[in-house]
Amino acid sequence: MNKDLELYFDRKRSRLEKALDYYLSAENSQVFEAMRYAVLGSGKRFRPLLLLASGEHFGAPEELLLPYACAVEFIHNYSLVHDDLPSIDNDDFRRGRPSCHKRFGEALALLAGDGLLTMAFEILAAAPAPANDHQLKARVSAEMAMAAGPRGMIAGQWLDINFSPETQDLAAYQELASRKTAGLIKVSAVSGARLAGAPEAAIQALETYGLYLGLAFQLRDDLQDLFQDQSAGKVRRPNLARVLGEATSREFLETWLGRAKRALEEAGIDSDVLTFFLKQLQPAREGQP
Ligand code: GRG
Repeated sequence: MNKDLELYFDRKRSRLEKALDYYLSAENSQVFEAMRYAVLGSGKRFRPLLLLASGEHFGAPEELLLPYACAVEFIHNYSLVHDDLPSIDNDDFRRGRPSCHKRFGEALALLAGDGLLTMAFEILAAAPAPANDHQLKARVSAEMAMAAGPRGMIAGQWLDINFSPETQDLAAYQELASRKTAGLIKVSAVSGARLAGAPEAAIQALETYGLYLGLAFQLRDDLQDLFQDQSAGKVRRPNLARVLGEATSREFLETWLGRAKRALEEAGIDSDVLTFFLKQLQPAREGQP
């Protein structure tokens, strides 16, 4: 990564951490303690960084975008807390330390996840409307709700839970990944630009970019799973890379990242940051995660 980008990400991450910490300091209670544990620390902040990059590319100020970026990160972190629960993925570790329910118990982790999800919409409700355009703000909030909700991530998670590992149906995998993972990534890419008042053609391009970036993100994760030992007792998740095999997975990754790149190019969106995210997902050499 070049020095300018490194500085850019350092600056944005530090702004995000401060803003997240601010929202998570609203009260001193055990529920907030569990929420803070789940969010603060070591997340990559990929989705909020994406929202900031797309918004700032089209001229929106950081102060306008930050609450929306934090709301997306809250939704993402809620999904991780609930995903780790024994009744879903039964994961003991998250981000290199005990998962929220391992640290606080199942009941409090469940409630901390609920708290993060509801608070995301509290943050959105209190967020400034761009140029006082409350309709636009409502649209962005509704799109985030849909990406997270029962037609989006929740539906994807249910597909995931019910997926048979023997399934070879590629379209079904794509449907699952679009809803479970790519939806929130896509809405992050689109929301920033919407809040900045970007033209419709750019929004459409970012929808395509976000979808393929999100699909590539999930496939890269699946590919990395192929290189990791499956720990005992862990739920065996649907994994597209396992179905396609390593070589074909790499081809899919290239194709999807290529589509995302082309969408940006065709719309004339020349953003080092948005392009950097694609490069980050570029498949490594054969035999490596
Ligand atoms: C429980 C409703 C509900 C949904 C959960 C996204 C999700 C749906 C579960 C996560 C399962 C998983 C490990 C998917 C792989 C891709 C992914 C979303 C990884 C985690 O996101 P990162 O890498 O995490 O952005 P950090 O820790 O950096 O925030």
